[in-house]
Amino acid sequence: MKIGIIGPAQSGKTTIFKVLLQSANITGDIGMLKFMDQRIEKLSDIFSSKKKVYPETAFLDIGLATGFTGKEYSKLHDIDLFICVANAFFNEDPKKDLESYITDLILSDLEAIQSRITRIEKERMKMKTDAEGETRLLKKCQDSLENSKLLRNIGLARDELKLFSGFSFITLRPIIVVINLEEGKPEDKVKSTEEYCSIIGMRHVRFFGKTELELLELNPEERDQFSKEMGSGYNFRENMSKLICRELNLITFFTAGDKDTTGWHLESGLSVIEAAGKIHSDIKRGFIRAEVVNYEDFVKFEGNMQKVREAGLLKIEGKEYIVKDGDMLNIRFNV
Ligand SMILES: Nc1nc2c(ncn2[C@@H]2O[C@H](COP(=O)(O)OP(=O)(O)OP(=O)(O)O)[C@@H](O)[C@H]2O)c(=O)[nH]1
Ligand SMILES: [Mg+2]
Repeated sequence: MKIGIIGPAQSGKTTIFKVLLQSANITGDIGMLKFMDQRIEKLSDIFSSKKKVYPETAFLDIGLATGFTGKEYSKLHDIDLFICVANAFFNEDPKKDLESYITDLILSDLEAIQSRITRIEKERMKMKTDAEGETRLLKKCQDSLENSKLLRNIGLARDELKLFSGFSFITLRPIIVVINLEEGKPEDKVKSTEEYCSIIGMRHVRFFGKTELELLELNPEERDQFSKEMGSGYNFRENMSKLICRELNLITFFTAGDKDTTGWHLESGLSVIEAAGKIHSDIKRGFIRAEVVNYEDFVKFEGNMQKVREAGLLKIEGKEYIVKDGDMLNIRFNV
């Protein structure tokens, strides 16, 4: 999985990249994004784990600030989710700036669709192909893009999406907008940017770039304290983590013990045998059964497994069991 940051010039892309990677002096444009989760902190406390392991994913500061050329467009083909930064700390009209950037993305997709339609028509004339279904679908997408709709939000069916698997339309993928602002900036500007995001169907969060960057300069304890007081830092990273999971349909399950507490991502709707495979191929191969307790139930009893068991909240599940967000798994296996 890969996540990429895009957005207008000087909007704060590199700033948010640094903040999410918690490193003020990062030089490259690629890193590993850790998904913050309070539940991991809590579990590692309860289990006195020596190590905390967060789910992580490749993260790129793509830095594409203006309209895309074909080559740049194709560079984006393996990005699963975009974070698009909007400048509301300096810009007179952040909504207009963001809108024109998103319009550029829409136009890039439109161009790709149009050239595909043209190619199919040419081939049809040579009697080589009869891609009627695909043409109909492409035209539907063309219409939507011409009406400023993101392809992701036009309700394409699963089999329609399959037809598109060889393409890499940008607006078919989720875009989360980060509104980069400063304390004391006029609220109406931010509001209208947020309204635009809602109308077009993009999730959005507020971000105080400069403050967050300053927090990075502090030592970890001071940073923690400030973050708690201001609701920034960890909270921002955890909120982003949650938003990304929601957009990509991911849940988090946990394994916890004195060695480590680990959070794992899994596509929502998958069964425990797939979860086992995430942990180790041997565990999947030799799967016997899973002991499952959900985090919420576990902390209700303050991590007292005896009480959890007595309350009937520790379940023994077979390989068909569909894993839920927050499940803590202990998998019995034999290889
Ligand atoms: N005052 C203020 N300045 C900010 C904020 N966020 C970023 N900046 C400054 O704005 C400038 C641009 O920020 P970057 O994070 O480099 O923006 P970028 O989008 O990566 O820029 P390009 O890659 O050049 O397109 C830098 O000088 C930042 O320090 C903010 O919230 N407030
Ligand atoms: Mg930059």
